[in-house]
Amino acid sequence: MEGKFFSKPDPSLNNRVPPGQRLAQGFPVLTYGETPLIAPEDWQLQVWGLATPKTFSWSDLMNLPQSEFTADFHCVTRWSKLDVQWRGVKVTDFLTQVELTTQPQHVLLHCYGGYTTNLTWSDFAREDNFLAHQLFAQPLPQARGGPVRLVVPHLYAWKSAKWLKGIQFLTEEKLGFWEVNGYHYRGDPWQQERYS
Ligand SMILES: Nc1nc2c(c(=O)[nH]1)N[C@H]1C(S)=C(S)[C@@H](COP(=O)(O)O)O[C@H]1N2
Ligand SMILES: [Mo]
Repeated sequence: MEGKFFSKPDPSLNNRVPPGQRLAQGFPVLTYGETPLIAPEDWQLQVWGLATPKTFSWSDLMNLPQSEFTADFHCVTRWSKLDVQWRGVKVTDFLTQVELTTQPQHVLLHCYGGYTTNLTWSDFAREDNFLAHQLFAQPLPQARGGPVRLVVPHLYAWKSAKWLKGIQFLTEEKLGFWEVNGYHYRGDPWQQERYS
């Protein structure tokens, strides 16, 4: 598959492309199972667990500070896409609207369609993570997790939950879909944390 769809990165990009990754020429879509269809006006994001339960609507998200992001995207199936451009809400800005009852140690992300993935609190509550609703200046396409997905640029992209619908704040670690099925609980691409 070398050449047309994926290329070996130039050594000058060694600080951008993690070990064992090739550069995707396009930007593949990777979804396990069906692609949910949710209109923005029907989209809801719920928080619960170590937080006062609350439901956010599309307009609630739009009323939060909006930011632009340029981030690299690393899929564990060994392709990376550099300089992906997104627009959305920083996780840290979103969290100002959440009333935590106890300091969480872990979070479990829940998606429309049933997909889940887990993060530690410190991997979640980072300045460079965001809830994306635009990709390359267009509404986030359905296949990309529209209307809203999480993006966690510093970890393998299976952590970047598409069609996000819930954030569960936890004391104990609860593994998500791929993590239960043998993928690493953390997934740092620079450490090649692919499988556990
Ligand atoms: N809900 C949900 N989110 C998901 C997935 C999925 O199957 N379902 N796939 C993950 C994987 S393995 C990757 S690589 C990225 C792919 O995002 P993309 O389709 O925009 O490239 O989404 C992640 N988020
Ligand atoms: Mo992936």
